[in-house]
Amino acid sequence: MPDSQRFSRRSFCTASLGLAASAAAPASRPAPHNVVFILADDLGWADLGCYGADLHETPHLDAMARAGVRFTHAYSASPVCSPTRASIHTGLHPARLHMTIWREQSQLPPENKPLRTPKTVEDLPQKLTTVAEALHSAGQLTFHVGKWHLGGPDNYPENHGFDANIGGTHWGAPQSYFYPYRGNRWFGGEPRYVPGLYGGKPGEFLTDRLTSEALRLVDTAAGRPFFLSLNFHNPHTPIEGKPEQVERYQSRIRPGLNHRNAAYAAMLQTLDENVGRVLLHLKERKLAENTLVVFTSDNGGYIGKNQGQVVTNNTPLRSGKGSLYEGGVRVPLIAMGPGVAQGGVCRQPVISCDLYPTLITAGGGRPEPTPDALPLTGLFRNPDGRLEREALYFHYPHYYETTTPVSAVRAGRWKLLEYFEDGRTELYDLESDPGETRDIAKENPAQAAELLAKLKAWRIQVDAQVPTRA
Ligand SMILES: [Ca+2]
Repeated sequence: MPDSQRFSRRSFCTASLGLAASAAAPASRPAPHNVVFILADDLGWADLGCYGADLHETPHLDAMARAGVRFTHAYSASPVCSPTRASIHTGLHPARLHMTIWREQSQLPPENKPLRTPKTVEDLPQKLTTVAEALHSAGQLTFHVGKWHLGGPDNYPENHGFDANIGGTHWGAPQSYFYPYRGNRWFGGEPRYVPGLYGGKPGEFLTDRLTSEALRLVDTAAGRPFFLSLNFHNPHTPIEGKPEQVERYQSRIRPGLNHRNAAYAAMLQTLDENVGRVLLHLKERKLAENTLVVFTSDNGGYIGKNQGQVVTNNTPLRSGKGSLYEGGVRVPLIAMGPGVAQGGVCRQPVISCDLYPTLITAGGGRPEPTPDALPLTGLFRNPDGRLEREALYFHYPHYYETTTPVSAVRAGRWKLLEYFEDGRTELYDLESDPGETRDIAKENPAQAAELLAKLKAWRIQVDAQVPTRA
């Protein structure tokens, strides 16, 4: 299929199973609101106080959950950065977009592995209408601040519907969280950097600075409706905290804690404080009542080492970033604002693609139909409600520290993973075994066969790229 066809939304949708009709714009259109979308990077499901963290302190996010709705079974569409981001901006599954690995690796499959993994799409396709484009068309000012990681210079945020872009580049991480956020280490031809943040001073921390820039943009809106997409790099590596906070958490580490990285805990404190700054600013500017705020992460917590220390631990979930076990793809998701119940906990499985129609609808725009997304508006209002969706699918045909190439399907309480190297399948009952400790595929052959058939059919429908024998 030529690229021009591949990336027309119409061709994606007509090839789908007819889910598009149910995913189209809702019949009654709520009044438009400002929309603030805050994305953390590599934040694990169990990293926040309100999700059971034991060392980390996140009072502002915990308060946000009490004031709004906290999702217990929200999934990133991918276990790594760029693909999940693409799913949020377009409402399409990374497997369908052929964006299944982070940008730097998209054209560089490893050569020393048992399977040859696919080359994938590097840049967010121009032909798709993004959240920012839909909201811009609806009359909103659109602000991107922080990490982008979805394309080279021709595909930076300003070319995907954003009126302003501060800090968004092809880079997935800063060289350092301390000003000037760059170093002298070279990555593929240039040192990592974060542009647009001039005039800082030594000691200034990136997460604080991004929030300051975001709040300045909110003030420039001066009453006009706006969409702010605030993408913190925090807590992605390099794991660097403010020294006084690192010291504070270091003194609290005790045997038996799940979380044992003081620098990571310090980063999370800074992340949390900055979410608090955003919420306070909205309140002070009398914008809170008319602003939907959504907070989430782009993949599960990173369980490898950085600066010699294990970064985080997603217990009670299994594994972490890169893996399709729950620790790799289940993430925090919290919403608050107009149309969101107070103090609700939603246990429905939802996926990052769902944010596409959700954010656009909240801002008064018209989401394009997508076969992969359902608006969460109803669950915001009634967290005990249901989404009419049979299954969620995941596809990571690549290698990572935590995995070999794999696909997965979750339907109700059941989850099946299929590993491409040896074709083995694993079946888990997430209700009785949320930690995926006991593979019950052999005891439930009919269930496993049914889910495997579903997963294979889905891969064909979305034209998923699969690895081949090397
Ligand atoms: Ca990430």
